[in-house]
Amino acid sequence: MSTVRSTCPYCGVGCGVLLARDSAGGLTVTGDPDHPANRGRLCSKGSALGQTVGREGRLLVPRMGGRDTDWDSALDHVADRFARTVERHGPDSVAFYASGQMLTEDYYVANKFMKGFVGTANIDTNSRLCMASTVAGHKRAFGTDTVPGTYDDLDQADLVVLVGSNLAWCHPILHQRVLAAKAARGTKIVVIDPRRTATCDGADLHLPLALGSDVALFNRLLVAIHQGDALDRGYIAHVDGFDAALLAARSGGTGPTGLAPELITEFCRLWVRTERVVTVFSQGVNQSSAGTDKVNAILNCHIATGRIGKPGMGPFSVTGQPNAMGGREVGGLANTLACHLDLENAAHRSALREFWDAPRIPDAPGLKAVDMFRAVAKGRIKALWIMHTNPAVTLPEADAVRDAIAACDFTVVSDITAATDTARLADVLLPASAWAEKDGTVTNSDRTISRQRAVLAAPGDARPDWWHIAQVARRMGFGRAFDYDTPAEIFREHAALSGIAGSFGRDFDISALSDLSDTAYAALPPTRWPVAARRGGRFFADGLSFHENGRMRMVPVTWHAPVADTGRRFPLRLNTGRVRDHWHTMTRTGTSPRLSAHMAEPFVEIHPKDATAFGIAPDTLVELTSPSGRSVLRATITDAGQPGTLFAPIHWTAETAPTGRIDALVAAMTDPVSGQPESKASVCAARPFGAAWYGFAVSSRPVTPVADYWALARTDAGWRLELAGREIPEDWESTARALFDLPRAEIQMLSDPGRGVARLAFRDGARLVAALFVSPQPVAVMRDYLSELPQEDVLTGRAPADRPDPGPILCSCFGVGVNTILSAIESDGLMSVDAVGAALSAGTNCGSCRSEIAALLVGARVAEAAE
Ligand SMILES: Nc1nc2c(c(=O)[nH]1)N[C@H]1C(S)=C(S)[C@@H](COP(=O)(O)OP(=O)(O)OC[C@H]3O[C@@H](n4cnc5c(=O)[nH]c(N)nc54)[C@H](O)[C@@H]3O)O[C@H]1N2
Ligand SMILES: Nc1nc2c(c(=O)[nH]1)N[C@H]1C(S)=C(S)[C@@H](COP(=O)(O)OP(=O)(O)OC[C@H]3O[C@@H](n4cnc5c(=O)[nH]c(N)nc54)[C@H](O)[C@@H]3O)O[C@H]1N2
Ligand code: SF4
Ligand SMILES: [Mo]
Repeated sequence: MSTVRSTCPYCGVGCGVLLARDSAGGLTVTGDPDHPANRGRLCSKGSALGQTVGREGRLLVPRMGGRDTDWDSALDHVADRFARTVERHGPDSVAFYASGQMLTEDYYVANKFMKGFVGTANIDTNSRLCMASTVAGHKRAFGTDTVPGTYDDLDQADLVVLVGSNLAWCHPILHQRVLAAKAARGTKIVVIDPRRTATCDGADLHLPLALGSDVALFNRLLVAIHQGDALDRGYIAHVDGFDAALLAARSGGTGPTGLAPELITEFCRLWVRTERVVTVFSQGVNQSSAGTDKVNAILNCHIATGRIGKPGMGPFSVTGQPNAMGGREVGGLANTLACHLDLENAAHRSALREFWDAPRIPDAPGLKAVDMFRAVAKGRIKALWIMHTNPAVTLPEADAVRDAIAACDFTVVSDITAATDTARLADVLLPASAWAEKDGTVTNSDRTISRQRAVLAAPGDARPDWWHIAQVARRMGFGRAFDYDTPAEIFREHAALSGIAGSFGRDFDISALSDLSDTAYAALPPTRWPVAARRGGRFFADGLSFHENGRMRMVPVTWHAPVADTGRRFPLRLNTGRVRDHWHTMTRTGTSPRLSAHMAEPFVEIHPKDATAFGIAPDTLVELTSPSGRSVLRATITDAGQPGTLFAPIHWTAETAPTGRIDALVAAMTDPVSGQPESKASVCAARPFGAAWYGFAVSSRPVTPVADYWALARTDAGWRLELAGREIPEDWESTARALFDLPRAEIQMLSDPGRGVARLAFRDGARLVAALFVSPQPVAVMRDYLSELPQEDVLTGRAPADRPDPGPILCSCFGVGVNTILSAIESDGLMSVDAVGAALSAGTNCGSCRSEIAALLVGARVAEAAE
C-alpha cells in the first residue's frame, strides 16, 4: 500500500506524518519532509505512533448500562433522553463537553447541534483549561482571537523568550527549530519558568520567577521599554490605552517576582535592544487566576514596540492540543460562535441563525467548564455528552467532578476506549474511530490547516465523532441540517460560513475553500489561514485591529498573587504539568512500551529544603493533601524548583496509578475574565506516606493490583508495577499469586521475614512469567533489566556482571539508558551531544532527549571538576 500524508494527533505543532500500512496490519509512521511545520522531523511521541494503533483496549461496540448494544438502540436512546430532558427542563438542562483534540469537522457539528438546534450555549471544551486565557487576552487587545505569529518567525528571530513553556518536552519540534535558529544566526533564548526544565538546557538565560508573578515581570519590561526608548511612536498612534497601561505598570503593577534585580535588568536589556523578538507563551501563562492579565502584559510589550506581525517578531501563544486552534475557529467555547463571530453581537447571531436555518441561537454565554460540572453536581444539568476528553481526571477538584458525572441523570461518552476514569461512569458509551481511521482537518499553532487522513479501517463498529452527533441530531428531528455524508461537506459549509464572518470584518476567513471538490479536499495541502479573496498574509503589522474603531488596545494590568493562600495547614504550592513522552491521561501513549519507559511512575518534585523539613527521603512515597483531595506520589528530591513549591505531572489516572490523579488536589479557582482554572498554583501539604513495605513487580500478563499504592506501566515484555502498602500481608506467596493470577505456577522464592524482604519469581517451564520484589525500603533492583523478563536467575534483582544496567531509558527511539550514556561520557571522554549520538545513537533520531543528554554532560563535567 502506498504512503498517505496525515497529521500527528498529539500536540499543536501539527507535524506532518507519512503513514504506511505494514503487512501485519500495523502502521509505519515517519515525518513528512514536505510539511511546513516539521520538514520531516518527529519527536518521541510522533515517532512511536505506530505502537499506539492496535486494538488493545479499544471500545468496539456501543454500550448502554454496561451492556453491548447496536448503534440504532444507542442513538435512539441518546436522542430520546436529550429531547425529553430539553422538553421537561429546557435547553439549558443539557450540556456538551468537547475537546481541542476533535477534528474541525466534528467540532463544527457539535457546536451547530448545541448552539443552533438544542438551543443552548452550554457547550464548552477542555480548551477552557488550556487556551481560554489567551483567547480572552487576544480579544481584549485585537478585538478577535488572532494568533499573529508563525513558525517562520521562530526561524527568523534574534531573541526567543519562552514564558511558562516547557517547549523541549511539549512542543519538541518547535524547540528544535529554535535551537536550529540559535545555531544558524545566534538567536538568544530566554526561559521564564519557576522551574528549571529541559528547555533551560540550551537557553542563554533562565528567570526562575515566583509562581504566578509574570504580570509583575512584564510590567517591569514595559517600563524598561519606555525608559529605553524602544517605543514605536508611529505604531502607538494606532493604539488605545498606552498611557493607562504604562501608568498601571509603573504604579503598583510590579509585585514581587522573587528574581535577582540583575537578572531582570539583563532580561529587559536584551528584550529592549532586540528588534526581532518572539515571546512564546503557554500554560505557565494561561493556567492562572491572572492568566488573561498575563497574556495582555505580554501583548502590551509587543504592541508598544510595534514588534508584531512582522518577520521574526511577535507574541506567540503556542497551542497545546492538535486542534486547539480549530476549536477556536468553530466557536467551541461557551462564550464564542462559529468562525470567530461574537455571541454578544445580535447581527452576528442572526446571520448565523439564517445560515444554519436554525430555530434559535442563544444570546447569552453558556456555562464554562468548571461551572458546567458544578451545575452537573447540583443536578441543574441533567443530560451530559462528553466527547474526546477525560474530565474525571483533568478538571480541577477531579474527585468532585468524578462524583458529579457519576450522579448525573444521563451521561454519554464518546471515546476510543472504555478504560478511562470518565468512560467508566457513562450511561451510554459510543465507540469513536481513532485518528488514523478517520478524515478531517486540524489547525496548528501557526494557523496552518492540515488534513488527517484515514489509513486503517475502524475496528468493530467504531464511527467518527461527527457521525455520532449527526445521527443523534437527525433522530431529534434536525435531519435537514445534519444531512452530512462526508467530512468534506462539513468542511465546505464551515468555509462558506467563514465568508459571512469575513464580510463582518472577522479575521477567520477561509471562504476561498468553500467550493473545494471532494477530490480537492482529499488532496488539500497544508494551508495557512486566512484564505480569502479579501484578506491574506499577516496580521497587525499595519496597526489595524478587529475592534470596532480599528485600533489596537493595550490593557492596564496589575499584579496579584495566586488566589489560594498558603498557610500553616497547606504550606506548599503545587505546580503541575507534563512529561516528555506521555500525552495527558495516557490512553494512547500508555499503550506504547517505548513511551512508557522514560517515566514509568507518577512523581512529585520536592526541594531538598522541604524534603528535610517534612522528613521525606529520596524515592519514598509522599502523601499530598489539599483542601479538595489527596494523592500519593514518589518523591523526586531536586532543586529544579523553588523551596516551598512542588511539581507533579498530570498524566496518571485510576487506570494507571489511582493515587496519582493530580487534579484531585487542584483547586477550582478560575481567572475572572477567561474562566480558566489556576492549575499551577494550588496549595497543599506533604508528609511521608509511611509505607510498611514497597514492591516492584514485572509480569507478562495484565495484572489487577490491590494495594494502598500502585502504578502500572507497559513494557515490551508485558507490564511493570510499583507497589506499596501500609500493612504487611501475612503471606507473600499468596499475595503474589493473587496479584499475578497464577494460582499454580512454579515458584522460586527467597524471603527474610525478619528483614521484611521477599523475592518471588514465577515460571512456566523455563520461561519467567512474573516476579515480585518486596522490601521495607524503596526497592533497589535493576528495573529496566527485569522489565525484559530475562531468562536468567532474577532473584538477585540484578543483571549478570557482564550485562550492565542501562538505567532509566532516556532515548526512547533507541532504548538508551542514563547509565549507558553516563558511562560512555566517562570512559570515552565524550564532550558533546553529537559525540554521545555518534557513540550510542542516542538523540540521533527524533532528538527529543538531546536537552537531557546535554544536562548529563553538564552534570558529568561538574562532578569531574569537583573531584
Ligand atoms: N509531552 C507532552 N507534550 C504535550 C502535551 C502532553 O500531554 N505531553 N500536551 C499538550 C497540551 S494540550 C498543552 S496545553 C501543552 C502545554 O505545554 P506547556 O505549557 O509547555 O507545558 P506545562 O508542563 O503544562 O507547563 C509549562 C511550564 O509552565 C511553568 N509554570 C508554572 N507556573 C508558572 C508561572 O506562574 N509562570 C511561568 N512563567 N511559568 C509557570 C511550569 O513550571 C512548566 O514548566 O503541551 C502540549 N504538548
Ligand atoms: N492540573 C492540571 N490539569 C490540567 C492541565 C495541567 O497542566 N495541570 N492541563 C489541562 C490541559 S491544557 C488540557 S488540554 C487537558 C487535557 O485533558 P483531557 O482532554 O481530559 O485528556 P486526554 O487524555 O487528552 O483525553 C482525551 C480522551 O479522548 C479519547 N480519544 C482519543 N482519540 C479519540 C477520538 O478520536 N475520538 C474520541 N471521541 N475520543 C478519543 C482518549 O481515549 C481520552 O479518553 O488537561 C487539563 N488539565
Ligand atoms: S512535536 Fe511531536 S507530538 Fe507534536 S505534532 Fe510534532 S511529532 Fe506530534
Ligand atoms: Mo492543553
